[in-house]
Amino acid sequence: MSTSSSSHVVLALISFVLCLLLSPAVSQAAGDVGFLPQLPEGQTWQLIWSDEFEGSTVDQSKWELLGDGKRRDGYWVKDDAYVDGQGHLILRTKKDGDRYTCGAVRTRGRFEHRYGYWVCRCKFPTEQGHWPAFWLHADTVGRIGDAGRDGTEIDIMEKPWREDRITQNLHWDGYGKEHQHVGTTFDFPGLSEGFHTFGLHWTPDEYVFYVDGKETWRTHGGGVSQTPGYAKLTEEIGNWGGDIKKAKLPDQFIVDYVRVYDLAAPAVYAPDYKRKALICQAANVRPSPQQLAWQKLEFIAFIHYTVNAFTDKEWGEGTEDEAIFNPTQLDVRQWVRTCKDAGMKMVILTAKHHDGFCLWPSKYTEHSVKNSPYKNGKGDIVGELAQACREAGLKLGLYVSPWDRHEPTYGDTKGYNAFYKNQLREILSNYGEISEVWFDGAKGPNAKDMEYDWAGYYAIVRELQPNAVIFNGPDIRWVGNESGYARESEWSVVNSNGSLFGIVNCTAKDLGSLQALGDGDRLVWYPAETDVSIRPGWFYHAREDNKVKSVEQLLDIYFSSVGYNSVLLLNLPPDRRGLIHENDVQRLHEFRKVLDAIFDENLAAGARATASHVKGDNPAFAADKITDGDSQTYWTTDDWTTAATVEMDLGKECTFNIAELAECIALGQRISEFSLEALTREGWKEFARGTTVGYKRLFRFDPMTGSKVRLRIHDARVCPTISGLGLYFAPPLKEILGL
Ligand code: FUL
Repeated sequence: MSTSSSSHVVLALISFVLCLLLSPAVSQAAGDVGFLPQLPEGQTWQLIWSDEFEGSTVDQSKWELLGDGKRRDGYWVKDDAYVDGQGHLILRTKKDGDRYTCGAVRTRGRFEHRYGYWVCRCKFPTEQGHWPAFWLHADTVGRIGDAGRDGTEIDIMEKPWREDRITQNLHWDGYGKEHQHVGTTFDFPGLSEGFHTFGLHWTPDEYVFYVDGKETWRTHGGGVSQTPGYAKLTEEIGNWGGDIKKAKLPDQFIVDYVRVYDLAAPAVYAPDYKRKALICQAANVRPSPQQLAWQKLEFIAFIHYTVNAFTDKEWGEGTEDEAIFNPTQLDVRQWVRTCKDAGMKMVILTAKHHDGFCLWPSKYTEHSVKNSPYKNGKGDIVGELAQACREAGLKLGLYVSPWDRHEPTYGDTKGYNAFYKNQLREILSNYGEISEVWFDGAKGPNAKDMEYDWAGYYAIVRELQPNAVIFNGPDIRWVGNESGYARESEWSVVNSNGSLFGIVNCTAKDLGSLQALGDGDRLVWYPAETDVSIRPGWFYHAREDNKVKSVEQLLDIYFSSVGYNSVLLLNLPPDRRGLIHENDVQRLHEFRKVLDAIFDENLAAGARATASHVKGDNPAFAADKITDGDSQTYWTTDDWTTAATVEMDLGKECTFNIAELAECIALGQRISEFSLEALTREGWKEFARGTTVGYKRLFRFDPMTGSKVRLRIHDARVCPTISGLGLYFAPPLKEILGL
């Protein structure tokens, strides 16, 4: 939002509050307000916004003048919207040289509101080739998946005809392939002469349209928008209105007022409208392209390396002599090979941990590899790793600890922030593409007090690495523990608390249920990353050589992280030699072997699939999109269907003990309860049941034998999407590993 439009919002808010304070509740009987829709006993209307178009100019704290630009067969120009000094807004249509122009205004960013009674009093133009309209619009009309609840174009009046006829319409789900519409057109004698009022009573459950106080249309088309809209008064030039060449111009659409009323006390609305509004908002939060690309990495590596490997510590003091950092066989290619062979898609390196020792020769400190024996001070581990990752086709992420126990300026907010930002700029400028920046929130109990400039740090990442995701910032959240387990109900849509760092309480048990989303005001896509070390510590300690996690443990972690809609960030600490220890390499090798054996053959691939519901009976959304092996295509249902069943015919009897489900998260996360059943010789048997799906949901269960599988979606926030289903058979570990 630009500064000028935000000041308009402030002005609009101030005038809104003043209105509330100054205007007494308007009784329905009051003669000077014209018609107001009937309300139940005890309820009254209150004027909350209006423009009577007094004065000599259009009040731009209320209206944005549209123009100058091509619109249909003419041009919208600002000069064609003006007030006449007698309390009217004029939208003029004229010929200007060889082009036709007209006026249009809207309250976008100045006044946006949902529900209430919106009314306009106006007099129509008389010539053909153009037409007037009074309508409400929202920037969210293009959203699909929650029918019109997430934004609807509401046309209260459009009159392209010279006769006494108007049309009232609703449009939602954008203006492309998914566009939906309902409307009515009717004659209303006397309409073309004099002034008339056109009103809409919008409640959470219904729209009621009025002309001169008479109800003309009642609908809940699109399910009724729960999303604030802005008013528009427009002239349009086009054939729908006839032939503009035959019009005697200029012509005028004259508006006497626009008024918006609310209930003096918001009591009569359906009790669950707030819940519905929340669902609609939550279901429409979607990942950024960067978040989506990150989620697809699934399994990534952490490399914790610094002086700690030589001091046997987890947190260095910052006082270590650089001379102790002496890895004599350091081989970044061995790290990258190990990660790649394990199926990891990115490597995140602790370029600087809490001790402040930099693995790159930073020009802002002496505490770095440049003063160590490593390559006689000529080494640059960040650069070497960046090169090795590029060669191997792996992405690179960087951890740069804000808490720095070496840097003397630490504790001086201004001084240290400048230092840290210099380091960030340096490391984000010199090593090519960085895909994740990991901001660690850790700060020891005795750390000096200071304020990190999170906004400044994030701005540097956005500026220098626009494709990177920020961990512990706006893009990715910590899963909440360091043991490798995501939540069984892991929603990627959460309510942020409005702060920059730590925008949610990551350790909360429930972050995503409707209850946890609260008022739904600040919903964000904020997926979880699960960081865990292959050993007890984050750094290498020889005493832990026999404490490398077992394949069973790693598998359990995999199913509870990747399999719970999270990305697994597994830490591998290089040892004093500078190599990932043989035990870790061996364990990863075994782990990969097991994963490959499990996911070797999807028994549901290509299965014939039929669904109880398919959106618009459109083959593009049919059930076979689940089994076509294409993660971009998906099965979905009509907007209002949130429970449905898909049956897959495996073609023969199959035995499986692993299942995988994937939701098309590019469209948001929707499913909240589902189960899986197999048709066995004894009939249908349930073998899995869960809440959320998200990017990926994995299940392990006792072997099941069946010829058909049924997916039942019991509940979803809006119509469910499923882009994939897998059924696998995992042989016993001992068999896979040849033990
Ligand atoms: C924590 C740090 O204090 C640990 O040393 C480690 O780096 C872990 C990933 O994050 O906050």
